[in-house]
Amino acid sequence: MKTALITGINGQDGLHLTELLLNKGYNVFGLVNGQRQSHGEKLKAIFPEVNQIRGDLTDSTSINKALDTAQPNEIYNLGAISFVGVSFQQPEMTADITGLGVLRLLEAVRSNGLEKVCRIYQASSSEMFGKVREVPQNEETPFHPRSPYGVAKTFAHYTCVNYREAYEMFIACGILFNHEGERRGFEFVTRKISSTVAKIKYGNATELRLGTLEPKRDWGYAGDYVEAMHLMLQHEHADDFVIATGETHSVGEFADLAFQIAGIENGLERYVKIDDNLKRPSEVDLLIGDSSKANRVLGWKPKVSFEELVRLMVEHDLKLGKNAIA
Ligand code: GDR
Repeated sequence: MKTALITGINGQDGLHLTELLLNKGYNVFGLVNGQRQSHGEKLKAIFPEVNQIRGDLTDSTSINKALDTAQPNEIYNLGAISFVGVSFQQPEMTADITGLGVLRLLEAVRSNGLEKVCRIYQASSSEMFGKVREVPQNEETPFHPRSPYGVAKTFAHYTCVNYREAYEMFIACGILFNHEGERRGFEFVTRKISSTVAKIKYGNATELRLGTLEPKRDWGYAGDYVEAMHLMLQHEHADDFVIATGETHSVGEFADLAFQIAGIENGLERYVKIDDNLKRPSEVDLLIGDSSKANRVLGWKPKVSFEELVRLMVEHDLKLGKNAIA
């Protein structure tokens, strides 16, 4: 039986990945942060078989203890400040957790003598491409991050490449483009849209406030993307892989389709309000990924289309009912 340690296990990807690994018969450990006991309660309710370890990517002592306890064959580093908007307000904390946290984790792997036996997945991000140098973006495209989050992820990415080269560690970096779904946090634009559209449908909201409708993203389904993470660690060599759908759609298109799926006519015109306070100081205008390497080498391809993704999210939030949505 293989053992996996997941950081960021309470996030969208952590939950999807836990489900995948448990179905494959893994023994799963999760690093759970926060001071309150309640931080692990939701996870316990969904996956009681997960071994929770208290710890944080800012705290080397707890990372060391987690590695010593779990003795993992695979580590999935999904822990991060993952909301780009917040990274502008708390850049130092973002650098500490999203950037330096990776360095702490890799050093802890080495000091526990696990560097030759443990395979590591790092959640790199399409936000590293930022102000894109080419279209579509692939593994060779230069980075130009546009937020403290993107900068921290780029530091983390190059740290992984360096440790792979310097110490011959098996560290695979998945450069994942946006991936969404029914477990997405409400602060991200897709879930904000699907949940607010559901509220409008039930008469519980009168407007959908957004910073801008223009940015374009390559949106896939999180359930498909965690499969790619697992495949990367089963491959012969550690490498970098772009994971994307190869299609791009604007925030406005996402919202328009969400209103249509909910049966609300002219939703964009009737309900969307542009709020400058929600704009970012520097924006990523266009992302579209080329995941042909992942397809060729890992046999991975996305299964859920853009339209299916929007439908899945809106129908999920409509089902949650008018009182259940935050
Ligand atoms: P992103 O996701 O920054 O691409 O990063 P997000 O959903 O936050 O933003 C997508 C785009 O929508 C615009 N936008 C708004 N965004 C939010 N959250 N709220 C709004 O009201 C709003 N109005 C417009 C944003 O400006 C942006 O252009 C996600 C995260 O999951 C990262 O952790 C991950 O690395 C990347 O995807 C790949």
